[in-house]
Amino acid sequence: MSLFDWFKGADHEGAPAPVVDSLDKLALYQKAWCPYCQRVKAVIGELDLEITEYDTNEPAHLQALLAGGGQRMVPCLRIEHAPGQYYWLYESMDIIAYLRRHFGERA
Ligand SMILES: N[C@@H](CCC(=O)N[C@@H](CS)C(=O)NCC(=O)O)C(=O)O
Repeated sequence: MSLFDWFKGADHEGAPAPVVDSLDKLALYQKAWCPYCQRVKAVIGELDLEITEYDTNEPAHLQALLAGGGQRMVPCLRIEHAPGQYYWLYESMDIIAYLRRHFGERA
């Protein structure tokens, strides 16, 4: 992450991650070799969730992450809380806590 990225941050910084009703509203920005991403993906597998993944080694996905979230760091969970409006949740442990809390006990 560059100093510029750090300063830029995301618009919602400090606001709690919004709750959504469907996995369709989630997307995980990640890289295959990233251990923090593996940690999140292990929990996604454990909970048997189907979440779209974008690999930020692809320039278009990295650009989307930078433009939306403000940092190039992965993993990042994109949460669409209103049509076309996204909350960008960084930090593997925060992503895991969010997934367990809101999608950990589905029928
Ligand atoms: N504390 C973060 C660490 C994440 C992290 O360091 N990710 C690395 C990849 S393994 C990263 O994105 N570094 C910045 C970069 O690759 O540009 C977490 O737990 O999610």
